[in-house]
Amino acid sequence: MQQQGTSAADSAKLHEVLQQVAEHKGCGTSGGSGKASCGSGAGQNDLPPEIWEKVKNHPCYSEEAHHHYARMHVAVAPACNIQCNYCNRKYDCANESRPGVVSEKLTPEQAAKKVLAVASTIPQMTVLGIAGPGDPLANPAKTFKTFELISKTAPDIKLCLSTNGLALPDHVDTIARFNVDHVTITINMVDAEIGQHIYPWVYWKHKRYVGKEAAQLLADRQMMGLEMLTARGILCKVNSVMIPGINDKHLVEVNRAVKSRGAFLHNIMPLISAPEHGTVFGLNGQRGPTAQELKALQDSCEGEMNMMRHCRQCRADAVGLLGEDRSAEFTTDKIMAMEVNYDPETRKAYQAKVEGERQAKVAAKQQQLDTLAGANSEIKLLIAVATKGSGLVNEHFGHAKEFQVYELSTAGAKFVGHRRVDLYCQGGFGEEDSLTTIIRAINDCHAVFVAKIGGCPKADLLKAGIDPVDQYAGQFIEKSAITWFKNYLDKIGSGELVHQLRGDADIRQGAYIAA
Ligand code: CLF
Ligand code: SF4
Repeated sequence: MQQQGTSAADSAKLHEVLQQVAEHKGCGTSGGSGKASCGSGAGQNDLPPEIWEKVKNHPCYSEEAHHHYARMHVAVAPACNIQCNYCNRKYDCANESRPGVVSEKLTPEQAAKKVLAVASTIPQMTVLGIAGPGDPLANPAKTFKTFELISKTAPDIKLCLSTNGLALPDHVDTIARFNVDHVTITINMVDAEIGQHIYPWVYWKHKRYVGKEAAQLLADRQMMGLEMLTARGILCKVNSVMIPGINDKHLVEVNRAVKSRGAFLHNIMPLISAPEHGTVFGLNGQRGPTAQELKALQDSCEGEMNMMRHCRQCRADAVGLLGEDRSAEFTTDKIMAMEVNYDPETRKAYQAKVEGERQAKVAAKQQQLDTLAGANSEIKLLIAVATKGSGLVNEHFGHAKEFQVYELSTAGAKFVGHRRVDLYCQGGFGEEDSLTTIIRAINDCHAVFVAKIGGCPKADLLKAGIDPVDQYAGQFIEKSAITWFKNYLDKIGSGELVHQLRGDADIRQGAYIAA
């Protein structure tokens, strides 16, 4: 189906709905939590139908969708118009991507071919994003040419854009014209005093600005761009990099500022900085937040606005489900040799099957949630889950490249993040160094749910106070988690167990390398 343009009346209506969402007015309650739930964690019953249609199969805008639907990025935008202290131009844009070299930069024509190749191989790939490796709007000709080609050849794919916002006000009309209805702006500050410690310079209208003047210019343009987009009914997500000691406390203010301008979602990501990345922050020893610091900030902003917690800070050429990276399967050489068979009907049929699995998962969760009705406990705890996707406990401990983290309470199981780890299983052997870092990465969790686990890691996890749980292999995550939690509360109630608080955990700083 050809994507249709949006009329002024449609935009006005959508803008009104977006304002309601941002103000938590138009949302119902769900999941038995009794709490208004919008944003990335929201389900079909929580959002106005117009918004649900836009987010339901976007893996970044819907937490639920990210278990089932994939996105891809095409690296067509190499140049940038600002400098961030967490970025080294040799690497992907850290706004939307982990430091990791982009394998290949593409022309718009190569990108269009790649999109068709991926769409025919991965039918649940629903979103094409342009997120670097520089800034897409510092490369407007390549970015919009790519969107134009894709909207003609693969109109069922949603178009998504991520920008630092400096050039955004100049391109809002073009963005609307190409039906790009998801735009991310990275906003790390609204106060130039703070901004000068993040941005050494910005380049605008043939002039280089530095210091506070640069930061003020950027902040003004970001706010203007955000207002212009939301006025046109375009869904906006704001990404912020949490930099302890620089903008960590200030991000609460940023959260308020973007909420009041109609942003749909706020994604606070940890700074990733290691000396080997060669960034200013990496070289001067600026640390990133711990897991508890990040969660505390996200929790404190959640009362204000809906938070995205499932971002994987992916590469500018990432392909696949969030958390997996299949970019190595789609190099230009391989694509050229590939027989591309883009068939919208096959894609539609596959997505209908995915939708069925998703509904089954939601129903199972709801059913299990009923068993907690009436349970009275203040206990909140975290569990880590090894999963390959589809919302199932279906990954072996030793094969997990990340663990998804859920917070359990009498309100149910809530996704609150993920922890990237080194593989434990290395060619048939367990790697002890990896095990130490895995335990540090999930140290704040009471249990780890896996499809299978060997005796050695099991013993070490138990020693660290983390319960290795393999009895829910192949089952839905949330349903399993609620069953386990109910059992845990029963044991606390009977005195068989004493609830202990866990410590903090590490967020991995090393570069994520696509498998
Ligand atoms: Fe890409 Fe970004 Fe679109 Fe998603 S990513 S342009 S909104 S399709 Fe998603 Fe990746 Fe996080 Fe970005 S997980 S880095 S938020
Ligand atoms: Fe790097 Fe992206 Fe910042 Fe540009 S906007 S300097 S590419 S992180």
